[in-house]
Amino acid sequence: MTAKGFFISFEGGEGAGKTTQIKRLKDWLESSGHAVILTREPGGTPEAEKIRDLLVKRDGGNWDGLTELLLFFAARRHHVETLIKPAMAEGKVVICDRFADSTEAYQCFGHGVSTDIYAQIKTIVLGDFAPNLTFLLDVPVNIGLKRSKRVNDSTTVLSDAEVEDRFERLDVSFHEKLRQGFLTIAARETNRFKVIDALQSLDEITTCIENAVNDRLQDNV
Ligand code: Z5A
Repeated sequence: MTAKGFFISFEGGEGAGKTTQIKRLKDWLESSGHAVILTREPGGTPEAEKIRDLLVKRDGGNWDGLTELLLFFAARRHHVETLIKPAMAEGKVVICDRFADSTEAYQCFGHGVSTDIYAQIKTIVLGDFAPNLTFLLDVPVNIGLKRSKRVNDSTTVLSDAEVEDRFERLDVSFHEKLRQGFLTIAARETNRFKVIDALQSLDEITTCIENAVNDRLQDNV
């Protein structure tokens, strides 16, 4: 267990490989003796998972960008206050599949909500709370969408109430804006972000992630 809690987020477009790498990181950290909490956004608590359904399910609703942003932050507040902060207070490593950077990328860069509004609401909800380390898995849009489609195609047939594809169904130009958005955010916050070329093999990416986490955890004691 670390002396202080540590918060790691993973960001990237569709099919970047976040879920795959997060599972590997959890196993590696646990085998080194850390207590780890794996969570995701939107969601992570039963209440926030209810909001997730509204946002990502095919029949979740027709929200404009600002309403989406407010729903993501409502879910995030519950998640941070009732799960992430308490786990960090116990000295755990929290790994989150997406966090606030996804809101800036999807709702601001993708859907055109003003970054000033994003910054104001982020300050109200999170204050200065932020991940200690954020991995951006960067992959060309066409490759990420192909990977993501492969996963969706391999599952059994689901109803519109079950399938989580409200964002995958947006056009390629949306996903291009998203990719540039993530790269812009990462370039602004170089201390927190580590950008990884997600075209590398799974093992090469895992090694980059483990090296970065190792360095940063040593600084965290
Ligand atoms: N959203 C938002 O708009 N605003 C917000 O604030 C937040 C979220 C928090 C939640 O989706 C949606 O909500 C999301 C943004 C929006 N949009 N969508 N869709 P999510 O996070 O639950 O789902 P996702 O991001 O789409 O996950 P994904 O498509 O499953 O991607 P992934 O987790 O990054 O990839 P993966 O499942 O690990 O890998 C996909 C496939 O690629 C799989 O077959 C792997 O074996 C393969 N893969 C992975 N890495 C490699 C490499 N290196 N080489 C070859 N193949 C690979």
